Amino acid sequence: MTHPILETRMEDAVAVVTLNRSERRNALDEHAIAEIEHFFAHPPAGARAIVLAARGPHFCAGLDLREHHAKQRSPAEFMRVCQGWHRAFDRIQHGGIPVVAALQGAVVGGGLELAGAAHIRVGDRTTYFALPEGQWGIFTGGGATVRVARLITPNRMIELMLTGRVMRAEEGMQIGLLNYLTEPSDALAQAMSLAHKIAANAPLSNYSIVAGINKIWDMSASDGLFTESLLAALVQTSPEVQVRLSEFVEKRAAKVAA
Ligand code: 1HE
Repeated sequence: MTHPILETRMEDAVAVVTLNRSERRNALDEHAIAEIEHFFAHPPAGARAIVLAARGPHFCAGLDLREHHAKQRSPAEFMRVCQGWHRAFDRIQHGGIPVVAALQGAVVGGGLELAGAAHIRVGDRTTYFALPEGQWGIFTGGGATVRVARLITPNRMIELMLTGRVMRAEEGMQIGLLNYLTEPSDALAQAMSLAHKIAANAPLSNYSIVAGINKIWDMSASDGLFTESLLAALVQTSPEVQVRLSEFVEKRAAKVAA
């Protein structure tokens, strides 16, 4: 790939993937989207959780507006671009490995679509969200109408898009867009600590949690219950359960205590 913007490393069973284009505020051009798709389609061997982070003061400024301006894409070309974003972000959401996003500064437009594909969002107090597409005469195209609308409700998304206003981290926390709020610069450490804890879960449980719950949300209640029973039949009877539950039975396991 010609313009690698992703930096990747492993820390035990946690893969850390970092957007490294802060001179453009981590704006996503076609290469970046292709790299994201490739990384999440082929996660490093042994990765049991992934942290998605970004260098610089801003997580991600969304669609590369300079590239879009320069390319003067046709409707068919931009539809293909959007479908590339959808493929890449579907890999994140449905890939079966839990993804924790560490956010700071601007998480706007396509940046919010990217963060919205993660399973847990940790933001520091500098984090803010916006969907400023209306200002440029464009629309979302990276999956926000599905993922962001679900996370914050369609009503809030419509209001954010119509007004172009900024939603600060505290409000993001209040409405459940952020799962954790940290002091400035602490989001990555918090995300890493969560990811290490998540990586200790049984991989099949994690797979069902991140792929199953979102997929079942797309189904009718009756299909969802049926699918849940199938997933549970597979997960609850896996060999790892015997090992883990013997710790409970033999009173060696940590209790679920407040
Ligand atoms: C960019 C981009 C970009 C910055 N594409 N180059 N997204 C937006 O509407 C966000 C537009 N960007 C901003 O509002 C600001 O840049 C930020 C608030 C993110 C950051 O501000 P700041 O003062 O820290 O940086 P800057 O000086 O504005 O930007 C630094 C450089 O990054 C500058 O280039 P330079 O050559 O002058 O140094 C900017 O041009 C460049 N840059 N953002 C390209 N987005 C699938 S559809 C998705 C729809 C969308 O995502 S719409 C886009 C929403």
